[in-house]
Amino acid sequence: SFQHIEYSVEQGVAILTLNRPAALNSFNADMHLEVKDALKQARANEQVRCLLITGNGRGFCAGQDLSDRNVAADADMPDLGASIEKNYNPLIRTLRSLPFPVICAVNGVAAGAGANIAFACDIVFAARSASFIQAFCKIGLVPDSGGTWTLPRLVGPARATALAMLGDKISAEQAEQWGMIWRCVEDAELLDTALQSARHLATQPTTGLALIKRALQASSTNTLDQQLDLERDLQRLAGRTEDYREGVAAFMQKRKPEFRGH
Ligand code: T3D
Repeated sequence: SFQHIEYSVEQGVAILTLNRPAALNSFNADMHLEVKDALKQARANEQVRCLLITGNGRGFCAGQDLSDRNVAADADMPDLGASIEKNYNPLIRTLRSLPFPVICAVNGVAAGAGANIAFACDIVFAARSASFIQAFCKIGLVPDSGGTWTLPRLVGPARATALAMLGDKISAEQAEQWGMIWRCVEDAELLDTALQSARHLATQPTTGLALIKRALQASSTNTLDQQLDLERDLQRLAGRTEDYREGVAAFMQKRKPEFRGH
């Protein structure tokens, strides 16, 4: 039923594949609507315990579809703030708040918002031939989709500033070395590797993983004292899950745990 993406659920994993390969999976308004719809379905589906995002073709995502922007001299300038408010910000907020892990498999070039959408995911794999570009500066824009927040945290202020201002293309290997992503893998192995991790995560204590996600995100603004308090509160919640009970019981009985996600 989708035109610009593919969406499926199997073995507890929702797979969202950006599918406008001729435009390197850049976002037009319709693709935004479809991604929104798919993420809503994933959140509502109790079977889903992990989300995998990837792209078809030689690119992962080239950010905003620039052919959708009328910048002719006689045209009214588009309100990019409205575009961010309506589409990109809700997308990043959703990815960050989904109560299960989000894995990104970056299959090719990730430019502009495409790069920062990847960095908003919890665990990022990239194909060796993939690359990352903060392309915004080249057309007079500012990194969006959380880039000015995630980049300094991922690579520190010196590298974040140069990446944002120079717009250099960073290879997947370099991105791994700098800690921008979890792992760079051979092209042919990307999808299998990412799927394997996603399927593994979908068998794990999902509520516990969601609490880990919350704790790590909160750490970027909390003091140690606040974070210690938060860990206490989240551990209290984690300790009330069936999966915690199962985890300890399985350990003591020297058997493999069977987690149900709550
Ligand atoms: O507007 C708002 O709502 C504000 C929000 C902004 C968010 C943003 O993401 S702004 C940044 C937008 N993205 C870019 O500036 C990146 C533009 N693309 C590129 O710089 C290059 O395409 C790449 C570096 C990503 C890849 O280069 P290359 O040489 O491998 O491929 P290519 O030949 O440039 O692209 C292949 C095709 O995809 C080509 O179409 P064609 O000639 O084969 O018909 C190209 O036009 C198209 N394409 C690539 N990126 C975009 C795009 N078409 C529309 N929009 C794109 N962003």
